[in-house]
Amino acid sequence: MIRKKLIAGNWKMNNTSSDAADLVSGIVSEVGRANDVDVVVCPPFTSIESVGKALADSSVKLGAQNMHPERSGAYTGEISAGMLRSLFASYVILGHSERRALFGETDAFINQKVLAAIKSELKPILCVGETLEEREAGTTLKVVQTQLEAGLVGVSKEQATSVVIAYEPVWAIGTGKVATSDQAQEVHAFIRDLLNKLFTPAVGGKIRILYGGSMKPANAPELLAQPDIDGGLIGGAALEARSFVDLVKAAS
Ligand code: 3PY
Repeated sequence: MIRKKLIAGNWKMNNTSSDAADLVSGIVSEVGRANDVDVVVCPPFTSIESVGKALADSSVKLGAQNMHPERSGAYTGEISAGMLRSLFASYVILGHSERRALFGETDAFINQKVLAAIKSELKPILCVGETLEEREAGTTLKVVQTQLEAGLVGVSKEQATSVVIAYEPVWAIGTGKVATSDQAQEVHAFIRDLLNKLFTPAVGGKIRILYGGSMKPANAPELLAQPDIDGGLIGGAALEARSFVDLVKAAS
């Protein structure tokens, strides 16, 4: 099954509005017409609107890094799916390991967000991945299975094709360590198999599974050549137009 590759930049808590304007203009000028690969940028909330405007005439899509599952209400500091849609966001990263570890997000809460995102026609990028201790204890696949199944509770076959999965081994995030292409492919193939079972092989074969964790231009070609790696969720290398553009080109 041919799946269009997807390169998504997770800017995390970086860039003021003016830094964001410079970065997005560098990206749009080089890959703003890309159509053989889907390109997404996920700025912090403070730049969502301005970056969205800068992307308006391009093929690059806007994503957010998080959202709250409720539509509105007394949730100080939070943002809803509807608010993101009103600013033309198309994707939202959910369950990133930093949100799980630093903000105590549980699988059940992440699942509520996945369902709320789908209801608002936002494509969730659901992140899963094991810590170093879990890998060393030999529980990687079990951890990934638990996070994936719990995150997708209540998602129908019809809805599942709008979901993107990101496999991000926690030990490879922001550490400069990267999973070897064999290690990554092993987990991606396992995720594909689970998706085939949870939905159907026809649906599982359409769902994109991104690799995240220190992906950069130097290691991207080998990772992206693996049969079940359909793109990347990029951290540090998404903060510089040159390296992000090179990653998009590696996926083309
Ligand atoms: C990283 O590669 O650092 C990421 O966490 C991407 O989301």
